[in-house]
Amino acid sequence: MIPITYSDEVAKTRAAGAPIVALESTIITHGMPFPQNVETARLVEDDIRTAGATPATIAVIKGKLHVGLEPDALDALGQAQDVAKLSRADMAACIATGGTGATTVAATMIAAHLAGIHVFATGGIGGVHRGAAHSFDISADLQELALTPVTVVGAGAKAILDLPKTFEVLETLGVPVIAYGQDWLPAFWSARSDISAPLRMDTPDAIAKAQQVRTAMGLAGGQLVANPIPQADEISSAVLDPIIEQALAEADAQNITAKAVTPFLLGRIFELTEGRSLTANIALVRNNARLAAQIAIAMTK
Ligand code: PSU
Ligand code: MN
Repeated sequence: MIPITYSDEVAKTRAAGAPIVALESTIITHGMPFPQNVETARLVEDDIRTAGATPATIAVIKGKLHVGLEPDALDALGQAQDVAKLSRADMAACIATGGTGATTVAATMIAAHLAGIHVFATGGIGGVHRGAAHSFDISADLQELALTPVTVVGAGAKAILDLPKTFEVLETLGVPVIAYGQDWLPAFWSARSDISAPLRMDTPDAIAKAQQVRTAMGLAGGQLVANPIPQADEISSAVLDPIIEQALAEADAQNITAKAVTPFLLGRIFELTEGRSLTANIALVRNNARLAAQIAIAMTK
């Protein structure tokens, strides 16, 4: 096993067998602008502590896999330029070559599992991009959910994606998609899409138990908990849809491809909504962190 560098807080929590929630770092380096990225990362960590669990933000720094970042490391990462965006394909190479990289959903799941952490909170997972029939752009996050036993709490998949195709692929891969407290899947910035939820659960205990049964059955993989953004914070799809269309058209015209697509779209939508998309994104991540903490607590019972 590779060595893992734990923060003091995470090391103590592990020793006590107390609940931990993993957090990704790509949302900090590629998903939000500075300084809101660092402010949000701190708020989210505090939300998890307030809810009674310990946050473990994950990143690769100078070739070391960190599970839990000390405050100065989090600050530095939030302002660093040229940080790699790591997924399953390139995380090991980054560690091997002494590089620095932020972990996406897929890479964070891998690291969380190595550290014995079962629950992870993010904004929204990657998925099948619109136009995937042409580009073949399907996030590695989807197959990771099929492989690695971590419960991921997100506001569904990001609404820049082709949501129906994303959920079709998750079904094909055998990934449980659980809407929290409603019969419809959320659509990231909006509390609901028009896609009905494959599964619905109303308590953190039920979600924790479902992951444990899955593992006990010898089924590989995790589950996606699709947690709707609080209604007070949502942006309606009537407002957002034309903006997403415009951002997608610009990405196409500028030939943005591969790993650059998601950061480009999030950045343009931030500009086109005059910051509203970021306010909503922050609200939904914090909401996901609070639910993830409750699930982590339920899993240790
Ligand atoms: N959630 C957010 N903002 C983000 C992400 C998630 O609210 O920026 C990141 C995650 O790290 C996710 C990545 O894994 O976007 C998806 O990237 P791609 O589409 O290139 O797989
Ligand atoms: Mn992609």
